[in-house]
Amino acid sequence: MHQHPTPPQHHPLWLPPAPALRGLTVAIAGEHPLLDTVRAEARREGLTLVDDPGTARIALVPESPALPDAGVTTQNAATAAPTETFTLAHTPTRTTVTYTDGPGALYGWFAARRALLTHAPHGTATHRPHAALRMLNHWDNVDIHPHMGQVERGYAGGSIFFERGEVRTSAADLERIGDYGRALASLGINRISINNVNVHRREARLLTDDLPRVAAIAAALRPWGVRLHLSVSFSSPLLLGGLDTADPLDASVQAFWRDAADRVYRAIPDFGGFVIKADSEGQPGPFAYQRSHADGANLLARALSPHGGLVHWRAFVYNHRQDWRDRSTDRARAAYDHFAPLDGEFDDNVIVQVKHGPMDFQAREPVSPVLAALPRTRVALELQVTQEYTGHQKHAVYLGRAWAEILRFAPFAGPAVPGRPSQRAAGASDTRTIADLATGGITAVANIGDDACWTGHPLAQANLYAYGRLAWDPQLDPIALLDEWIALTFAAAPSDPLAATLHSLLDDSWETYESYTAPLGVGFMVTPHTHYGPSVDGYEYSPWGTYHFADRDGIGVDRTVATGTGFAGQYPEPWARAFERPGTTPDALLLFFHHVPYTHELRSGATVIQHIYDTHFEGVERVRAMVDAWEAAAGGVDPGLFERVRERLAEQLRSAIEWRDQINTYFWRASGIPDARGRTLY
Ligand code: GCW
Repeated sequence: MHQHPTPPQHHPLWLPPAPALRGLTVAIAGEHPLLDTVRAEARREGLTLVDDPGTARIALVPESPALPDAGVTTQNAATAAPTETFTLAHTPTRTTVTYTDGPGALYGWFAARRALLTHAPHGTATHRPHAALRMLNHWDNVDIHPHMGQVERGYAGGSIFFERGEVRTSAADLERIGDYGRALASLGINRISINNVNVHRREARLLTDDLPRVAAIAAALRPWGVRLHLSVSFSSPLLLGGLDTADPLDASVQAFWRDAADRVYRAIPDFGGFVIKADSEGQPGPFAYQRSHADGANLLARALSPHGGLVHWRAFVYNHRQDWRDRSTDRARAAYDHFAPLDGEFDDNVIVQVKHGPMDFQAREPVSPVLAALPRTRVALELQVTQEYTGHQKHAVYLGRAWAEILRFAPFAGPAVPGRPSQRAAGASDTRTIADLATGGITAVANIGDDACWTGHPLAQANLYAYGRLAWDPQLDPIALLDEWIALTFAAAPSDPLAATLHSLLDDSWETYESYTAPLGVGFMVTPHTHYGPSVDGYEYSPWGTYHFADRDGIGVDRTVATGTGFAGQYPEPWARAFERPGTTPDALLLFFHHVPYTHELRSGATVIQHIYDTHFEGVERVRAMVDAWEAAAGGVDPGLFERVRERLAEQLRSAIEWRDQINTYFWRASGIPDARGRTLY
C-alpha cells in the first residue's frame, strides 16, 4: 500500500490550547461514548477530573439518569424529543451543564468552554438546535480531476479525505480528520458528506471497494457525534452493478440499491445516507428513463429506510445547454418548475436540498422561492462556505451577515422592521423564516482542505465558524459570532487592538466585495470556468443561462410576470408583488428582477450608472483601508499568519482594482454617461 507522507502540523482553528482552563476542576457524570469524548477533552485541556459534581468548577450532569443511546433524530427539532439539548448555568463560581443525551453533553461541554473563554455574561439558558440536521458537503474527488483538481471549487489545497486516487487512512490522516470532527462538534455540526456531488467513475467505487477505508473515516468522526454520508451516482447500477439500466422502476435496479445500502450499513452502522445531484450539469438521473425526480429519490430512500438512512436530493436542476438567443428560458425558474409540482410525492426520508438562491451562490441573490413552495416535503437549505463566487479565499469576505439575512427571510411576510429582525410589518400573519421552513436542516459546501491553516486564507476560518453556529441557532448575531471567533482563535479580548483590527477587516467585508464586483444583484460577470476575477461578457453568449443583457440603454434581467420571464411570480405574497415593480424591489436586487435604463433612479436616490461608479470606486478604497489596517497589526500576530494575510490582501486589492476598472469602463463605454465626479475611466 502506498504510504502517504506525514501531513504538516495543522492550525488549531478556534480551539487552541486554553491556559485559562488549566487546573480547573471538572466532574462529568454518566456513561455514554460521547461522555468519554468529553472526559478526554477535559484531560487534554489540563483540567482536573473530580468525582463530586457539587465541588467542581465545571460540572456535567445528566438531566435524567437514563440516556437514550447514540441513535439519531431525523425529525425537525420542533417536533422531536429534546435531544442534543443542554442547559448551561454559568455563574462567577461554577459552570454547570445539565444535558439530555450524549450529544447534548458534548455540545454543552463546548458551550461551557466558550462561555469561560469569552467571558460570556452570567446566567442560565437552555440550548437546543434549531434543526436536527446540521451538515457540511465536501466537494472532494478521490482522483485528481483534470479540470477541477482534488477538491472542486476548493481553495485550501487538497482533500483531507483523499489523495491521488486513494482514501486517506494513515494514522496522521485520521488524526487530522479527528481534529476536524472536534472542530465541527464544537459548533454543533453533526453530519458531513465526504465526496463531491459530481460523482465520477472512480468516486462511485467509494460505495464498494473503498468501504473499509471509508469506515475508518467514519470511525474517526464518531467520537465527535459526526455521521458520515456519501455522494452517489444515479448510474451506479451501470457503473458498479453490471446492469444495463438505472431505471428507478426496474426491479433489478431496486435490488442493486438495497444491496448497496445493506453493504454500507454492515461496514458503517451509523452511516448517514446518500447525497445526490441528478440530471444536473451532466450528472445522470431519472429523466433518461422518463421518470420523475420523486421516482429517483424514492428509489434510494427505500433502500436506505430499513437502516434509518437519508437521501439528500439536490434541487439544483436546470438546462445548462441553453441557447443564449432563447429569451423565454430562465435558469432562475428551473428548480421551482421542476420541484414544486412534486410536493408530497417524496418519501419521509428524502430531503430536497435547495441552494439559497435561484441561480448559483452569487454574492447577492434573492432567496430561492423553492423553500416556500414545498410544504409537504422536507427541505434543506444549502449554503456555500467555500468562496467560489466570493473571492476564492484570496479575498477576505466574511459571509456570516449574508447567511443571517437568508435565514431570516420571511417569504410570507414583508421585510423585517429595521433593527428588530423578529418583527414584521403590520398585517403579516405567517412570519415563518427560511430557517423555520428548512425542516430538513441546513447544509453547506465546506471550505477546508489539507492546507496547514485548513482554509487557505486564515481569515476564512471565520466563515466555517459562523456557518456552524448559525446552523445551530439561526437567530445568533453574525457580528457577535465574528467577535466570538476572534476571541477564541486569537485569545484576544475585545479591548485588544488585534481584535479590533480583525473585526474591522471582516465586519462588512461581504458588502465590500459586493461593491466592487457585479452590481445590484445582476450576478456573474466572472471569468468563465474559474469564477475568479471580472469578465463582464464572459457568460453573456454562453449556454449556462447567466446573462445580464446590458446594452447602450440599460441593464438587468426582466423577471417580472407582466413583461419578463415570470420568475417573480414564483414567490408568495407580499414578495411576488414587491419584486414585480422596480420601486418596491430592494436596490441590492434590482437588476436581478428588472431591466432598467442606466438613468433609472434607485430607492437610494442615485442613478444606476452613478451607483455603479460610486460603489466600485468606494469598494477599492475600502480594500485599501483593509490593507492599511493589517499593516498596522504587524508584530501582534504570528509572523507566518501575518505574511499570509498580507499577501492575500495585496491580491485582493489588485483584483478589486481590476474589477473596478473593467466594470466602470464597460458601463461608461456602453452608456456614454460620464462619472458625475469625474474620476478616471478608461
Ligand atoms: O456552483 C456550481 C459549481 C460547480 C458545482 C455546481 C453544483 C459541484 O460551479 O462546480 O458542481 O455548482 O452545485 O453542483
